[in-house]
Amino acid sequence: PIKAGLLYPKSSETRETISLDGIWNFVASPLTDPLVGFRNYWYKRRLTAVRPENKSKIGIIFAITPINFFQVDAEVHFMPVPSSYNDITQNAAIRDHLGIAWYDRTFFVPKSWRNQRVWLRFSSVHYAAQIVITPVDTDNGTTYRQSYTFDFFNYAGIHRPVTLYTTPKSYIDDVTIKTTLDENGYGYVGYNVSIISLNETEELNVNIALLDKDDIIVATAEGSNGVLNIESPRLWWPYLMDPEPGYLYTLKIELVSLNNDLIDIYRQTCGIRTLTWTNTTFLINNKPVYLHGFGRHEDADIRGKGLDLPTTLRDYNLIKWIGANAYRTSHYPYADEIMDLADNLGIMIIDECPSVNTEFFPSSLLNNHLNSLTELIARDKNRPSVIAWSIANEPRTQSYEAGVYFGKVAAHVRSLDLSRPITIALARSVYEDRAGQHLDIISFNRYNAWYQNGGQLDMITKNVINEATAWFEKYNKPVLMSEYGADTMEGLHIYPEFIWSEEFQVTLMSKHFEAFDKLRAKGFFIGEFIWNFADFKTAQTYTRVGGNKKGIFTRNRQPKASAHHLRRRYLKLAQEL
Ligand code: GCB
Repeated sequence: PIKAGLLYPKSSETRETISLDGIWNFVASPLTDPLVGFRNYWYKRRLTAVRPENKSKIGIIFAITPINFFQVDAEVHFMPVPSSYNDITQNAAIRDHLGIAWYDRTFFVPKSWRNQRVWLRFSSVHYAAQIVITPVDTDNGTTYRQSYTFDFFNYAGIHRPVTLYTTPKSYIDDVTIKTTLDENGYGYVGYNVSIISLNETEELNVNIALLDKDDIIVATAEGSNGVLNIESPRLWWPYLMDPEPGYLYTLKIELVSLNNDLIDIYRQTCGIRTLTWTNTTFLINNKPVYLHGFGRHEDADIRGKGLDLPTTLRDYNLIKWIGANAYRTSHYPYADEIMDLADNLGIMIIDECPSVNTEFFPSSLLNNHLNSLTELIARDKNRPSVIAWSIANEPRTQSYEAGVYFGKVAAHVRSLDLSRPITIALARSVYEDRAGQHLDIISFNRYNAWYQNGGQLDMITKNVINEATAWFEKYNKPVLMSEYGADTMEGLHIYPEFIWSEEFQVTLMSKHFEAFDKLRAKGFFIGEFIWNFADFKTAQTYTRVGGNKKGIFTRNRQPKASAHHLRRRYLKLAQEL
């Protein structure tokens, strides 16, 4: 579990950052001996090799797993960071690699950093997971294979930026921001700053300023916690609900000494908005909101789950083009850079922790689950785009144990953040579910005319209406359809509609739209998320042709016929907002 704040590394008058992204060396440890690198002290040999250069003592910081690849009995590859390593080489053993992988690069720490704290941040390194490893007999003897129940490729590598950065010895470790409005339209920005100081006797002050988009100071305060009042604030509105959606202020936090010398400075963006919900409605700034968007994945050709800014921007441009206002970060937290853009563009996020298809509920899992939520909330608590926490996807919620388990998970989230509703993308039948009682919003995934009654387009509308209504009647909470869809091979045309064709996907959507409109008229239905934004890679199986093809866009981010169909609906929905 984390012990410190998770503020994103940013340069400022008192902080410096150096990106360590680029080409690293890479070795996949042999499956037959995954621990060889530890046993043979690869990293020590590397240190010996570089030490002569290390004249200033802080000339080199030793990276997490430095390794002298030139003495390693395994193939060394150049590997981009950030990226998944799986699809970079021509080697299927690396694509399917199981075990430890070693990354290495050398870097220098400027001498001028001597009196600073120096931090090394890996924004995301995959993978550790609940994975079943089974010995299998192959043409080349017995070997090990991973199998997993989640429906996305188990990419691994250094997936997000690596940053070397400084903070002063006494520094701003964290800040929590909460915003509210009153009946007169006044805005309130509550803040709570935590400071780590070099020694406890040191006396420090905190100066706060809130700046608008034009860098004009609109409020100031002193002290490590307090509330700023803003007479007529610009509110953070979702995309399409305001001419300038995603309006962000900046909270400038200065840590100063008693005689006002600047010690540290950090700038945290925030949006002024409220979230409220009733048993039928979800509201932003006291206005009911209908969510329409997608489930997504961090997935792209070649780079896998590696953060890729061209793909990220292309995706947001498609989201705007299609008129969506929300998505769920299925099935794990997304990169900070992706979330920052959601804040800026006014795209609403259902923020999901990495918990997929859980079947058993031992206490060891509960601990991991609570920790991952603690970390997710610590990282994303100040984001106006985050409008709900999704604490799991499709857990098996029919047992008594599952009910108790999710009661504990939900209570934990509420102990950390009461300002956002909690949901789960449920998939068991409404009659057997035992988790919904602990949630604020009922989300459900259902594949009518696909996994159930495959091909039966005349068995969608009534089923969706009946199921959503049954969820509402059971729990008396707002209901959202968090997944529906059909695999579709781009360019496959069959009419009358036949599964896997573009025509089938389009008509399947129309049948759902009909249900959604009828449900909306009933008053408790708050949103629709099609599965999926784009095609994505999965494990190899006969149900997946090069991956999951339920995308509205291809993996290359080009529209299928369904994208144009969805766009007509989403733009129409947007007009009602
Ligand atoms: C689901 C899962 C999602 C899968 C999808 C499918 O219910 O939540 O991870 O990709 O179905 O296409 O099977």
